[in-house]
Amino acid sequence: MTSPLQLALLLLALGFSRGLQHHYPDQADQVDGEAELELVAEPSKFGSLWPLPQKVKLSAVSLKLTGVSFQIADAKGSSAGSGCSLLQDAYRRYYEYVFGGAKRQQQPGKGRRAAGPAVLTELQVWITSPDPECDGYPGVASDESCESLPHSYGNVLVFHCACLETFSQLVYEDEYGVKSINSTTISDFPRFAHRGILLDSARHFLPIKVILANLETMAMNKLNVFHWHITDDQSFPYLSRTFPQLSQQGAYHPYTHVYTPADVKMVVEFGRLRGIRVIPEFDTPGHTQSWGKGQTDLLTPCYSGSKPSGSFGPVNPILNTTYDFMSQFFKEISTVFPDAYVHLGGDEVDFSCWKSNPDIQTFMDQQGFGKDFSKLESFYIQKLLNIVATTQKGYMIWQEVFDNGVQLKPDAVVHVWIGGGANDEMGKVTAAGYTTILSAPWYLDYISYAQDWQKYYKVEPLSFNGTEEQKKLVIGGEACLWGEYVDATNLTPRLWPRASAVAERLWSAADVTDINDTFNRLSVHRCRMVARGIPAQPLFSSYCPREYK
Ligand code: CP6
Repeated sequence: MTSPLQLALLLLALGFSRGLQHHYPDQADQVDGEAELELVAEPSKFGSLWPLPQKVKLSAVSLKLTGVSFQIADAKGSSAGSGCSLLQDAYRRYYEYVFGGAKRQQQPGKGRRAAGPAVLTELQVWITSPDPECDGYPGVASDESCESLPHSYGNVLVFHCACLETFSQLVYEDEYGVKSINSTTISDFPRFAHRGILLDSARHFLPIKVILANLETMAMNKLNVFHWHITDDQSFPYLSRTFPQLSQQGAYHPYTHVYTPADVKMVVEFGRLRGIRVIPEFDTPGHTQSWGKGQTDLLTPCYSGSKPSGSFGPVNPILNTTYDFMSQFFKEISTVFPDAYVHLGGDEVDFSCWKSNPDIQTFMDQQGFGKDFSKLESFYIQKLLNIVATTQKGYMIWQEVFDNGVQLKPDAVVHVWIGGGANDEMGKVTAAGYTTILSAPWYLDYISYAQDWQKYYKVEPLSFNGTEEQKKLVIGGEACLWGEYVDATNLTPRLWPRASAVAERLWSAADVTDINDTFNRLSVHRCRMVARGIPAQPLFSSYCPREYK
């Protein structure tokens, strides 16, 4: 016999707890076992490059590298001098990735016969842009392209960019730990400018260490946007200087489960050094239960008959104090987070509390909204958008805000997340002239048996019906890892390498679809993440030369 409690818990575990008014992202059928069994593990001719560059020309000419004889340095005439600490930092990191953990390094020639092979002694980084972004922040228009110079001279390789990740992926090791690189010509650029990961630090608090480890892994996958879903119903871990009572009352714990201004600075700087933008999401007017604990009168009192029931609903849209609060709050946010965009949420607003409240009903009548509560939602969002626009920031919003007909700034980014119709939605949003990013097929918090990365990989973001002009408005996508069932114990293996599949779809050319070759590259890429200390989960039965310790 199943007790009602057991049944309730079971339904909860199955994800039915969110109720019927909620939408769900695309969850296509499980990848069938047949397709998987066809995958043969053999080396790809593209080695372990991930994501696959736009153009690669391989040669059989191989050069050795040793930790003692090799260095990464600025090319003569590079516009980024030795004062560019962002580059110096990257040189150090990638030297460590290529040679680190290999202190028992072979000396050149040792273990090899005399008249040894050619040796690569230097990687030179040649920056020619007048503004090399040494001190600035990455943005949607940052130049991420990269080229190796085909006539790199003698023992020196020159990259016309700072793509050290690609360089590090070209280096391979034999069974004695001797490192080599084949002379390779690369010309590379991302297909989409916005390639993100959403992490949710409200359902579970995520320690800074975990966030930084994932930024590091994002860089290994050339992902460049960290969408920080920082607050939600369950907790408010952001420590606001202007409204400290928000986290004082709304965090899981006021001291141990908060992000201080110093923590946020650290995340932003760690991202900057890796070309990663940090876009915070402060989701309103729904998903705000935790806000109400530290800010009285912010949320709508729900009624039971003619009396307040004691519970609260979404942000109260009919009070001036609400907008005074939001003005001050987002003014602070605009200075704490340097990115040109903030994400304002606007998803899944539950109307039942608004419906129950007599003051809201009166306001609806006065405004002539009738019984259409999406008009009230739009009224709120419209005022919020106008407030945020005065802070000189652009904004992103979930698709419902667009669906409800809110007047958006031309540079607004509409975030498409609802499945079963995402293609139509992309068509509608772009037909209206807005830029958009896609997440509907990439809800990585949904897990299933076997290789679901293939399903993520096979998504084509431009498969909707629309003109060339419309397709240009798709600036990328994000893989979302919602936090109900995720904390520091399982976040990293759940995210990687499944998010790597999304990373390649958003970076590489549309015709990179050979799932066999992809499996072989991704297997080695996954082992590389493991060798670098990231507990990325396996794709299938296999082993890595350096297992996770
Ligand atoms: N939290 C917030 C969530 C979700 C959304 N917003 C969500 C909804 C449905 C599924 C997964 C996540 N947990 N704030 C929707 C954007 Cl299936």
